[in-house]
Amino acid sequence: MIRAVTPSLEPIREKVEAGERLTAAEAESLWDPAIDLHELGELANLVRERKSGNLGFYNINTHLNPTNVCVYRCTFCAFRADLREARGYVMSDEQILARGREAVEAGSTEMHIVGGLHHQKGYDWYLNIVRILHDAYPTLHLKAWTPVEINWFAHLTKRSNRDILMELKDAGLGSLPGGGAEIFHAEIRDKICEHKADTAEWFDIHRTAHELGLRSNATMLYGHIENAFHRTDHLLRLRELQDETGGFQTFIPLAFHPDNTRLSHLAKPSPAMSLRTMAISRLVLDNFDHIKAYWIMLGIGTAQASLAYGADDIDGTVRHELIYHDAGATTPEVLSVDDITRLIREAGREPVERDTLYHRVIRDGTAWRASEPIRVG
Ligand code: V47
Repeated sequence: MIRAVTPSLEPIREKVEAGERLTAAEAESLWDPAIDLHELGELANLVRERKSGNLGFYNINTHLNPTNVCVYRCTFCAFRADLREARGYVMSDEQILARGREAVEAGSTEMHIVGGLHHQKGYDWYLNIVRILHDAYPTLHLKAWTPVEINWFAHLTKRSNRDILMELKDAGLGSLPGGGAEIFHAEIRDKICEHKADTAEWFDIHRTAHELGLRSNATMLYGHIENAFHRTDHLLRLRELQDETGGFQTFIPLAFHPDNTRLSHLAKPSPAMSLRTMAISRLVLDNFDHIKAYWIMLGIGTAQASLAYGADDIDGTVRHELIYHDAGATTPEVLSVDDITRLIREAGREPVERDTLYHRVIRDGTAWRASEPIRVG
């Protein structure tokens, strides 16, 4: 009689316990649903604990999407609008500064800024957003523009990525968010976001940012038309650049939300898939300090569970999020500090407010200062 062999985690467990790096084949094998999810989570939790002890990080942040009008038509995006569509908007300088003021008054340490690539707005409009916010609110860390925007600015101005990044940094750019990564493998990227910054550009821009002393994040959009091979390839490419520069701070797996997108016929990834992705990310990205479970996109329950499946961060209080809410996210629009710290505590972790660069935040009401960088493992 032929018996199906249940794949075993044992050889991988031994390597992880010994602190050894997983090979591409080992990493890909972990996506097999026959690999027990809870055992996988336990292993990822071991790595998380070595890196962050019992700490669960969050920050106080505000989002700004200055326009949703975009020249690109990524199939997964519900946020973008055409130039003449009624739902298209462009924020004025006054509205942008009002958002900055609201952020500071709410105690935010960070503003997360990404947006559409407006057909009629030049690079100077985007540069000016960084400049006016930084000039008015110098303590607010501006985590702004993904490689998709930087590449667009380079295209518009015929200048190099380095030149653009240097100018943005001089104007007050603090770091780069992780977006625009989607799935790096061309088999998928060409189908979901054919025209925007390609994989080589995405990596060149992060490498250059790191060389200029800017830290950045990385993401992966999963649960649409990609498979285990593409997800593994994505993680390994990130691990390689991190070996070279050490400039990434945190990795954020992003669960695809299909509502109002051109992929609305697809099902949303299940919580089990999200927990598996979290755990595998933690195990493969051995050179990333942090894995973030972005509660807006995962939902609060899965974000809490993720803190036992490899994640050590659940992002921030988040005001004014649009990208996920346009795509059907049913999470609240904002969480209070009391809510977010309770969620982290209930998940068995000690909540720690961090700033964007992972310094502990010492607070007196809305006034704050960054203390020492957080180091555990
Ligand atoms: O690049 C867009 C994704 C990203 C959908 O760096 C979608 O701290 C799922 O990068 N379903 C932008 N995902 C968001 C992002 C991010 C978020 C939070 C924190 C950080 C950080 C970065 O959102 C895009 C794309 O991959 N996205 N539409 C959708 N329908």
